[in-house]
Amino acid sequence: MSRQPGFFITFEGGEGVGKSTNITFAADWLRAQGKDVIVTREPGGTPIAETIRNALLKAHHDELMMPRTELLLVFAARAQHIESVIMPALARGTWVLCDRFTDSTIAYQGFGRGLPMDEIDTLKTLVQQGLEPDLTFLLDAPLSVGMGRAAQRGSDAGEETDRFETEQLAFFERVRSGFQALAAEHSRFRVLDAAQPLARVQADLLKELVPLAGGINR
Ligand code: Z5A
Repeated sequence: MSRQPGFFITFEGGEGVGKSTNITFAADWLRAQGKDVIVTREPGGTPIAETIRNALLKAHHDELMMPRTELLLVFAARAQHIESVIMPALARGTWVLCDRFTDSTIAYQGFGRGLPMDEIDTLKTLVQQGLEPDLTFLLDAPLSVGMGRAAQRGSDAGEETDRFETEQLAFFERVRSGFQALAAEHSRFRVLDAAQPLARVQADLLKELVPLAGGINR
């Protein structure tokens, strides 16, 4: 638990499953209920963390980025984000909705890259200082669904391919299995079937948010 006056919700899942779309929907709905809400993302969420994000996502460097470098950069961005954005917002009683958090690190750097989980745990303890999401939505869909949507959006918007998108299918299968294992392990997870039409996904999301917003008086 965040053990703060605010409420900390994270949105997780693979590429193109609808995290950004549904976080915006959830924030709009919570604001309409009178809640004070911020939406943020990882890696990123502050100017320094966004600079780190650019280095992480840049498709071509003059050398290969090593997996441990990637892991440390993710946690460096997170340290800045937690201390300068997330903790102050939670302390003010704000609802913090975050697009990806440490479950992504476990899924991508742990399950995907194969880095030892105890290294991730050590960095998590150092950087999070006991902070955990109160609730996590895992948007889960077969790879073909998420990748198809992301490719369509990318071509519509003229987006460039990022470094993660150049990975092989097997990497993304390991990442999806990692998220599913985390959801089975931790009671804070709610798994949403993201392959459904958007209106159905959002109806499922609201089923979780309605009692929560009513029950938490902040
Ligand atoms: N990363 C990491 O390795 N370790 C870490 O610790 C962290 C991150 C925190 C950047 O993430 C990369 O960082 C990520 C992992 C790594 N790389 N990958 N892969 P990101 O979150 O910025 O990028 P992303 O995962 O690729 O997200 P995305 O492509 O922005 O997807 P999304 O936010 O989940 O989806 P969306 O933009 O809301 O939706 C995609 C499209 O589908 C869009 O046109 C929607 O209108 C449409 N959509 C959404 N839902 C539906 C439904 N239900 N039906 C039909 N169409 C839909």
